[in-house]
Amino acid sequence: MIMWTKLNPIALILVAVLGLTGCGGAGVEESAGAQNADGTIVLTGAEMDRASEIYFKTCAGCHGTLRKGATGPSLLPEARTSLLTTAGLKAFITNGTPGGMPDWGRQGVLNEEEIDLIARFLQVPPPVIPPYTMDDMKAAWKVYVPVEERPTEPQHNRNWENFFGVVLRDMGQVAIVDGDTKEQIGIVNTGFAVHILRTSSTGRYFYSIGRDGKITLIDLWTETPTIVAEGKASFDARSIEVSKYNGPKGDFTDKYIIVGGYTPSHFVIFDALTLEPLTVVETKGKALGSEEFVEEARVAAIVASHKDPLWVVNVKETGMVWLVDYSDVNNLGISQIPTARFLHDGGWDKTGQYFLVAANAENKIVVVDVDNKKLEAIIETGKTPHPGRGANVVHSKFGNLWITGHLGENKLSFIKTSPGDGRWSVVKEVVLPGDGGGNLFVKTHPNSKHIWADRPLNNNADLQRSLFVIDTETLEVIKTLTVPDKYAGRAVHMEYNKGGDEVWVSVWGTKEEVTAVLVFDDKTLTLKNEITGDWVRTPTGHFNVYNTVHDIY
Ligand code: DHE
Repeated sequence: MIMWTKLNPIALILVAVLGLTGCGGAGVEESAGAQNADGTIVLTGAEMDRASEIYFKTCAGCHGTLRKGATGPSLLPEARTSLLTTAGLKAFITNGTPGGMPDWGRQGVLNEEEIDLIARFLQVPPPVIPPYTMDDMKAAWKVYVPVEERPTEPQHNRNWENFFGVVLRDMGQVAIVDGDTKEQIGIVNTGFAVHILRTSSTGRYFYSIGRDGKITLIDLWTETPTIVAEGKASFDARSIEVSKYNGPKGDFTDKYIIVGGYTPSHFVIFDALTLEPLTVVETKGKALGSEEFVEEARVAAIVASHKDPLWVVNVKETGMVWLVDYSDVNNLGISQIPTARFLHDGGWDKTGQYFLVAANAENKIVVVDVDNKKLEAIIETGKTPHPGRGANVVHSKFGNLWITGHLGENKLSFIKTSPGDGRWSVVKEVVLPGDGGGNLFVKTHPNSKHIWADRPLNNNADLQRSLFVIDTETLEVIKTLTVPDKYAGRAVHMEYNKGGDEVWVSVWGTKEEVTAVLVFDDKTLTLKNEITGDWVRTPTGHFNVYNTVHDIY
């Protein structure tokens, strides 16, 4: 469990704002929490502080900071929480649901007292989101090593294009591991709950984005990996991407980065080498197909085109895909494409022309033709698709296929992406051994004959620790592998090495336990290396430099 020793900045602000907005009057008292004689729920000021902190950390990602719902349903009193009552809410929080709600109580992430607190918090009105301005971003910006003082060539002889950045989520760290030797060559302190890493377009830098919106720029050319700059885009963020285009319209390699904010809902463009904030654009707007104006319109996945100076920015609650032309950063060209609501994660097809993204609460995959700036297709796949970036294989009969798994049911869906009969439809479904969904990621590599799938959010403890290998030609599950007993935790996220003959998997435990990053031989499907040591705690996503630069998955 992540325990905050201090309140997260947003929790502090939400608490302050609660006081200011008078929400407290409805449900917050100075002392003696629980329930009024008339049955209304009341929380003390201290309980409200603590509940805001817990809610932000464990619930806001899926249900929204304003609790209006997204991947998970609305948690507003008028929508359902009053009807569910404290007892019903406690049951959900403790046991989770087969649809993908984690079993926070059974996992031990929340104790009984915390579950009771959150169940009551969900029955009082939600807080208001404060602004996070350009001035705030400028105040948070730090350059530790100016660009002119950075090395112009690698200061080591390592094969840095095969480095892996491993997120040590609850440690607030990122470890850099040499993919050839499997040595850990540096640990950098990135801060609260890093979510993902992306590389610069040259691969020389890693960017990390924290759940607190903090960006860390890590130089891989120094003798040991070094933090050269830091910035902050919002109180809460999940995505970061670099400008990758180099062609007739200009050379934008490593010129800009973009960060997608969950709270506030905006995206911010920074200088890619210094992290100076340059431009901020709000994403709130009308929800697709309705008159509802959505204040919380969070930015989910962002990818960079290699063919145009464009980012594909997915706005979750409105269901709009924004194509952001960054060739003039002071005058961004933005096309908004209406697609489906609750956009979450996705990746490129094999050709790099089409972007496929899950509208997860609508059980759909949306296909955007980025070259022609239009919606190409919307495909019904299954309950709560969760592709990560998906996986691309070339099949002898079907042609190019892009794959997604599902959180809410036991199914991998194979979507045909190449022209011809059946294009943009599910041409094959694969059911994994054992009941239930809980799949988070799928991965393959052009040099591999395999697709790998994990299942960390399944309710069954054995399936959480299993990995499933599918043959790219027969499309059958050919092997199930499990995490060795000595490591407690779930198997999560796969990443190939540069050569495409190894698959790296994190064993996601708690902060108290040393676990491992496991390296499997992709030919023999056997465990090859166990990267472990006192520093390996709560590894989650891990990213290979070369594959991230070139969008290989
Ligand atoms: Fe993620 C990708 C959001 C929980 C690990 N996750 C993404 C993306 C989004 C997202 C929008 C796409 C980013 C992109 O490509 O630009 N994730 C969210 C949430 O809102 C959610 C559901 C809840 C939350 O509060 O954050 C959530 N994510 C998790 C986890 O619990 C995971 C397993 C571990 C962790 O970090 O806490 C997790 N998410 C990842 C990883 C990726 C990711 C490893 C990138 C996959 C890749 O291969 O690119």
